[in-house]
Amino acid sequence: MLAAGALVLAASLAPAARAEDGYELWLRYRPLPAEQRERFAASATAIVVSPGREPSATLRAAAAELAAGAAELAARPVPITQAAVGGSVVIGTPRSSPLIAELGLPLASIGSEGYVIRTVELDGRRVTAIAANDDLGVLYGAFAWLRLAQTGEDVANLDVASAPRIELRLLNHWDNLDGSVERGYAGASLWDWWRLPDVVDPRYTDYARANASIGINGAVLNNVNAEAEILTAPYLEKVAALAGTFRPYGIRVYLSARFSAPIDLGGLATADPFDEGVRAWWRAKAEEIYARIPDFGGFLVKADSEGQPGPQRYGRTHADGANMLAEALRPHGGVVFWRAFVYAPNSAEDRVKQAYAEFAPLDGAFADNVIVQVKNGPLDFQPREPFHPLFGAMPCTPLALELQITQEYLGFSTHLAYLGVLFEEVLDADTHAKGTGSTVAKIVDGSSFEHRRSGIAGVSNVGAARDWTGAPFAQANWYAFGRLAWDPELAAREIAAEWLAMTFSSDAQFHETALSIMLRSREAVVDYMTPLGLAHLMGTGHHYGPAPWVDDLDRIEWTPFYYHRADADGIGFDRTATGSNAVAQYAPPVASRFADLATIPDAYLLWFHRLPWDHRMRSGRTLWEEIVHHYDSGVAEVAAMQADWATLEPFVDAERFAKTTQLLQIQAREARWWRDACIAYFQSRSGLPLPRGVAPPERPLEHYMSLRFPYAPGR
Ligand code: BDP
Repeated sequence: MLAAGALVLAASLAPAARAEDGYELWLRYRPLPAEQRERFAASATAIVVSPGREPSATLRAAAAELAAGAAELAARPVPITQAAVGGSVVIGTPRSSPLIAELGLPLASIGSEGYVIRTVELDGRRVTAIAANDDLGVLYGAFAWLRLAQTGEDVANLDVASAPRIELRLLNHWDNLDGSVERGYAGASLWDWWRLPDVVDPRYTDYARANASIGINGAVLNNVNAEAEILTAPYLEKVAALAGTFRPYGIRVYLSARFSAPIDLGGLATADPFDEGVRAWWRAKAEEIYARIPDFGGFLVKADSEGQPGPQRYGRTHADGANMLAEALRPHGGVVFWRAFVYAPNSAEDRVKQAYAEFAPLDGAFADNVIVQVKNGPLDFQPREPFHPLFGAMPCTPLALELQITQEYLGFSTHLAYLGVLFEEVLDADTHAKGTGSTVAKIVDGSSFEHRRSGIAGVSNVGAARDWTGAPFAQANWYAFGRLAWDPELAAREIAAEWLAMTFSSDAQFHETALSIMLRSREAVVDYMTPLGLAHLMGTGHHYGPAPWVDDLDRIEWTPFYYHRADADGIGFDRTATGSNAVAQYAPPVASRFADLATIPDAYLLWFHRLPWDHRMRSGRTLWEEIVHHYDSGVAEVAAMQADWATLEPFVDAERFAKTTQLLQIQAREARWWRDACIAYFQSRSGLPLPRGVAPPERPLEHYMSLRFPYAPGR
């Protein structure tokens, strides 16, 4: 039975195993370098599981992954057995394995998902124990052990304990029922809704494996701009099929719920959360869902936002709406993720202030199975934003952090932009909500305000593309999200380093150069798109390329002009007390740091301040010169990334090397386009000459303004 499981896994890995097309992600398990292989093999002679008992599907998955992975790394067969021999890896929980029970490992403080990996003596033999309180912890431990082996750690001497800091670690798929993906750049949706539940693609299992390997334990399957039909019986059957495939890997499914579903599907006259008929409809719907999917995670809701229905239509608050759904899910253990991404059409209020204004007063009004989900910044996933002021401002409410893994505003899947750096910047930001050190990470993991519940969500970049994300390096952003969701204090650099070793090579020369490319890449994007705190300069609708000149849309806050306000006098959005005073939404130490020109970091300058073009920067340059300088640096950095990548050819397989080379060529061209279009436009506002030695834009402004992209992906 167990051996069969291992075979199935090995078979599913086999076709991809030799073709380096990126399908295997960071689970490549290539033979270790000769000098490490023997030592590793001696510590991986067999995988020992649950003597005398029938293991759960999760334990079987752990054993199969370990056996298949270790066999590849050691380049020799690694059997799954029931008796420990010297050098074996013994896995299980005290309940499932008498051997693990006998070891008496310290499992008290690692919860249900944590694991302990330790080199121990068992009946006179030296073995490695991978132990946990629950089977899922064993699976996480198995992946951790494989990661240690792949990244060249000495697995003969281990003493590791780890437990996730955040309870609910979710991917949010913005996938539509017609197979398209909103802001998805890796082809069609991975979910073949049409042929589910009958056709269950083996990729669903590999998707679950990949997620489990980085500790993700939930997936919202459909777009936040939700179609109500996902809640109908035929679709719930399809959802149940996916849930069944994911279950052994600890991935719970969640659905985005359309607030008007009682009207759309139930034929009710209202979706008012105070209407007893509406409440009964949701209760019945929850029962129907749990009858099919007993471990269903819950709902994600985008309400009263960008045209989506919500409780405000009935004069009710976000809390009223969320609590109604929470009531329906509570008997079954489900959770509501209620999004705080709201801003009113054509409100006179600064858009970036609106979510705080609506949600902060509701602190304490949400049911205990509601988590308010807040984007990392107060605008919308820009290449750089200051952290969202709601973090720290709702002490009585668990807040989930929503990050965007898909690169809607950072060059789609084309540009190499390692987002681990962006995620880290947000998580490390100090809200000062409860004294120094109350970082966003500590708000989100629940420790600052002692919340039992905690959550984090990443808007997925996964699609049907053979390599999952449409680009080799875009995989790193999925990986980094998962690793930071497990431990938000991990360093982006370490995460990139382990990803590179697993995904490409652990060769030292490759490693140093590739790591440097990754670590520089996000700042390069900021520089050639939106330096110095600028934001939202992209093309309307599809968000492809620069369009800072757009100033005439139906909703003014959808125009780039609204954000940069460049004219002959200067540029930037005054969010200090003399302007919108958005800065006052932050805790006093943060607010005063951002409000004061002497202390605000350059990176956020024009987000908070409107300044004359000749404002003197710390560098000694004028603001105008500094802006041009950043655009130039961004373009130069991409050229340097290209040159660095070219030196890595000997270390990378032909297919992924060529693809990355081609993508970098596009990135270089598009970086230049961003730079030229933005400089041409801002120069038309400033009326200033280009600094000496700076190359003029290749084409006149009118050229950039005339470009149209009706078929840009992701819409
Ligand atoms: C924006 C996207 C839009 C999403 C929206 C959201 O452009 O497609 O629907 O956010 O998060 O980033 O709801």
